[in-house]
Amino acid sequence: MKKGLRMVNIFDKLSNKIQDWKSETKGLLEKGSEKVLSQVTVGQAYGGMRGVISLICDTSRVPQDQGLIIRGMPLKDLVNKTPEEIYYLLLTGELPTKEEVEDFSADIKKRKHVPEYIWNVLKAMPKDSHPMTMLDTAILALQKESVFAEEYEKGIRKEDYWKPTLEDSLNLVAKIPAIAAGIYRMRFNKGDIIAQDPNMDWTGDYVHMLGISGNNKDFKDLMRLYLVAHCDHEGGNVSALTTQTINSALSDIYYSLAGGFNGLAGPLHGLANQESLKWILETMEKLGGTPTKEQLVDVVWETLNSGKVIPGYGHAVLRVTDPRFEAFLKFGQKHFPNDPVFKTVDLLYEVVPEELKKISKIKNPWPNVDAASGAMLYHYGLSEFSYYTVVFAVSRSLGLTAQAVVNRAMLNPIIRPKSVTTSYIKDLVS
Ligand code: HAX
Repeated sequence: MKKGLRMVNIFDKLSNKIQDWKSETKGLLEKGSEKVLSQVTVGQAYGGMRGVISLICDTSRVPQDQGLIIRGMPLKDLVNKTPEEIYYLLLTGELPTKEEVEDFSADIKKRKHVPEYIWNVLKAMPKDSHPMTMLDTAILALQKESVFAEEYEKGIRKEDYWKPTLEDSLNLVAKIPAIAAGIYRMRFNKGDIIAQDPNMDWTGDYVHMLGISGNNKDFKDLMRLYLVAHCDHEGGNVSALTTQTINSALSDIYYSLAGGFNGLAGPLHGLANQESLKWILETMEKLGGTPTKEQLVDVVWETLNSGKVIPGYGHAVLRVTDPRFEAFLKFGQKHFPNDPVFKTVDLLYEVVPEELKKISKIKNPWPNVDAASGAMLYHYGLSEFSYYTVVFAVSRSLGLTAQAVVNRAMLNPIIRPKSVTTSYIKDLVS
């Protein structure tokens, strides 16, 4: 399935929803467009716009005392769902029926072929390229497949922009597991790329193509949880805001997602899972195995005193333990409670928050998802840290593309806040 628009269930389903969403928003704007959402202080302007409410994102929200809620449903109630069900939920606001998810999964399966030129582009890259650079390069190289770009060129009606955006999103999401698995095998000399299995679902095929041996059933369960847990995190984080800003310029989903993923590749965002496991393993190596709590307290202060952050702890929005961390902790406690790395993750959870609480400037001493996610992959033999953000990105492609489809459907305008100069602030302050 390459170019050309096609009506399938998800398109029909969304068509109806979009009519309702639009009239609801129109009513809200007529009634309350002058209502104030938040005021911006000088501190916030200099402080990364923290806490400034100025975006609408309906796919998920992250209350600071609860963590991820996808379309009104807390993550803890969704941990047994498949990524296909979650993608449907993100896009439409409803969990699919059995028939709907079967149709939706079948549609995704039809779109998963990766063109040969993508492998050639990846093969031509330097052997020591970061896996995230490879993923972004592959996504950008795929841009020539964009149905939106083609339809826009022809002159599509504004009201229909969302349809080719959804078409592009489904095509890209369907291909991402194969691209990500291919990158893993190429970048870490794992042998030939493993061919897709046309009958396997999104998670199953990804696990199959990674080709990691071991207890496959449990690894697949972990990956399903992983791909659900990382799918979306409202609209203001670096990768979401970047993706939606690019998308708002009517750049297609390939440009938008690659841009967002460049942000995900940063150590304060998606790369933190790599940093976190690296830090844990270095600690274990230095101390010769699973450390004691007393030893961990010393390591935490050594890290802080050397000017570094404790990776996997803190959050720009959350003020409680991240429910995604809790979901992984539960999985580890069930499947491998005696794994020494997992035990260290568990111990750190007892130690780090108490120490970070002693530093008043840190607003959230609790673990975020990245404090556990790397250790989970490591247990099953996925031990190449620099690949971890790619797994995160595979999952986040669901939320970011769903946000883009919704934004197009709602005809949201180009994102364009206003900046001021330091001398403007000087005048204001004096
Ligand atoms: N270790 C040490 N210091 C920390 C800290 C941590 N884990 N978390 C916050 N701080 C520090 C900040 O660096 C900041 O110090 P300065 O004022 O000297 O710059 C101060 O405490 C206030 O920060 P904050 O308001 O509590 O948090 P921010 O919103 O500024 O930052 C971060 C949020 C996630 C970037 C931060 O907590 C951090 O760097 N954590 C470690 C890295 C990490 O785990 N990132 C992943 C976050 C989840 C995610 O997006 N995944 O993709």
